[in-house]
Amino acid sequence: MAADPRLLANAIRALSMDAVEAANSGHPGMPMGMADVATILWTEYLKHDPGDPAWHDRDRFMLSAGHGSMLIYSLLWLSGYARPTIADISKFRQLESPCAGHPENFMLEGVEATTGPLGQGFGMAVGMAIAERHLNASFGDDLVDHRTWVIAGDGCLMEGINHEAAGLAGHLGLGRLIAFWDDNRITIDGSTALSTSEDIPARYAAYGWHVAECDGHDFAEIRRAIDEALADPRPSLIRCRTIIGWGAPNKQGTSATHGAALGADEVAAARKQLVWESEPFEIPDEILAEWRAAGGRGAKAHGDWRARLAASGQREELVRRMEGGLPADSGISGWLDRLAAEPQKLATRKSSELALEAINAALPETIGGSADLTGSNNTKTKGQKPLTKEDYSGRYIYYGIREFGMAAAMNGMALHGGVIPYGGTFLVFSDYCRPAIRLSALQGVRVIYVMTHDSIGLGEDGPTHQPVEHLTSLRLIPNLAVFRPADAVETAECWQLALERRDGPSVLALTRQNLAQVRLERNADNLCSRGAYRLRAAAAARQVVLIATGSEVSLALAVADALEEQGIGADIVSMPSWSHFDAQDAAYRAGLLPADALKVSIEAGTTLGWERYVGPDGLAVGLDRFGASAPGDDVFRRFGFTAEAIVPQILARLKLQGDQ
Ligand SMILES: Cc1ncc(C[n+]2csc(CCOP(=O)(O)OP(=O)(O)O)c2C)c(N)n1
Ligand SMILES: [Mg+2]
Repeated sequence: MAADPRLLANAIRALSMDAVEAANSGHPGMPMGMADVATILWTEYLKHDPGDPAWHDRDRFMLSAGHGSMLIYSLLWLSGYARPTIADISKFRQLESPCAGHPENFMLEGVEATTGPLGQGFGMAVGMAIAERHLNASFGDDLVDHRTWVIAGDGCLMEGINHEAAGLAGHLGLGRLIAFWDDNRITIDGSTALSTSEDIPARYAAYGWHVAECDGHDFAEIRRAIDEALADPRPSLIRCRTIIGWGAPNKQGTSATHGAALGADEVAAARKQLVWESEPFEIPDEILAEWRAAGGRGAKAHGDWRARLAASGQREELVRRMEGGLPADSGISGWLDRLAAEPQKLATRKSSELALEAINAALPETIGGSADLTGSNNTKTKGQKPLTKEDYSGRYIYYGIREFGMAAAMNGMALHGGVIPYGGTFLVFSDYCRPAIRLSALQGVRVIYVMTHDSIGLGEDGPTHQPVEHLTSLRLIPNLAVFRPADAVETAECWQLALERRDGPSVLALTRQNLAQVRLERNADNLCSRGAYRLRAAAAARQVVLIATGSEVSLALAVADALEEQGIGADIVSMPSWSHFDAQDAAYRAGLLPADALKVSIEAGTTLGWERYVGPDGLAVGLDRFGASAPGDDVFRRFGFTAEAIVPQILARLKLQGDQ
């Protein structure tokens, strides 16, 4: 490199100070402290091509310390990406700019993931590194051969998820994962000495990582540490001793630089210290030219890769998988034919497994797994080999008891592309995954959560294991499809919908207990695609509409039978997905839930939200308390999930309405 890397790094420092100053909000300290490391990485090591940010075989760069977003915006612009422009950067943190407060994968190409919730970027990077090795095993070095680089701060390493993610990466021997730890010994509250005294290198060594150290402001040292990491077959942590806010003479090394504008005086002092004489948002031509030249480094490797791809017999398949299109037949149609011919009484977790048998045979891109509940979540199909350190071609991951780590890794896999991850745990432990589920939804990635033991119906394990509020709370997350299928047919249909949701995650809430098949005819259409549909129309004059989900659909059938015996007509609406139903037009929704009928919801969970469908005069049968430890049928009976308990409530409500 011709230019002094310090000058290149100072361009990052200047832009970061200027942008935060203009917004009067943001985090200058981290980009200024890590500018030297990032400059060496981006100008000398990172394999990328600003001309094609989506190049499939590019290295992935993960800014796990997302508050330092000006670091990546600076790197992208300086390297020559089409966006952000300098105008975008000058409007940092404003509505019209893609340079959001924290990096958003959907706002800028080159931002591989949404980061900011500390620790999750690191967790996603582990998933990216898994996806890379897995695809490498199928497509070979010629087509898939890249690294995943991470910048993580003290916070990312302190978060609990770091333990899960690093443990998994060490176990899987993900040698192409290299994480830089911005060891500046500062967090928001002040010195890290206030809150932590662990030996992080020893912790990483214990995980099976390689640990290198460097002075993060000494270019030769940075290169030496990276070279060591590249040479080591294990995942590497590079501890970079840095000074937060490096270059701001009065504030550097203190938490004052972490998350606030430096202020005009300090910016002026920093410019002096850095001998930086340009106006705000102006980068001297020769420095920008050096950056752009470095950005052009990858064009040749990209061109060579394109030539190899063009000549490869696997071209079409790799492109299909990376772009996320499904093959014409996902395998589900044949399985639905069989269910129509031979109805099954199965737990929906088992129905899910059987649907997966068909899906996994038809879709080479699925990668399953479970957080140590494989036999309970029914996530592993017969042909699936485990994905291991010795054999990355496997399509099943034993995540261990690492729910959050699993969910974050699945986000990373989906973001990487080329694979469709699904993973299981108990629905009650969706809480352990929840921050990552939220990021799946925000990022719009296709991750499929297989959440079994979906109600008090799981029985004996009792209230710690019985989800009550979970369906409600998951339905609150925007862009998350929550499916609670009622039988084997609905389970297969919901799997189809989850696979087709390319722009968002899905949760499949599945039972432990057996359920009779309620859908006996082979429908050409996927009835679950409308979120709710009339499973059975009233025989007598309709007075009631029963709306149920999952295991309570069978119960609704029994309730309807009892009502019909008394001459009270009752429709049964199965509603596997609120969000899909809400997306239907008003006529469809009103046709299913007419104003002139008493609407009754039945779901073994909290009732909050059901008033949306049953209306102010309706009845929501649910459970607004914790469950109990006993056989599932006994618990259902105890809490009133029987026709005998529900029918009188409906009769009383009808009488009340009649009296009015
Ligand atoms: C899960 C989570 N908790 C809290 C925060 C708020 N937060 C943002 S940065 C930060 C301090 C992080 O310290 P460090 O990683 O050392 O960053 P540095 O101050 O060195 O830039 C905190 C607590 C967050 N973004 N995510
Ligand atoms: Mg820090």
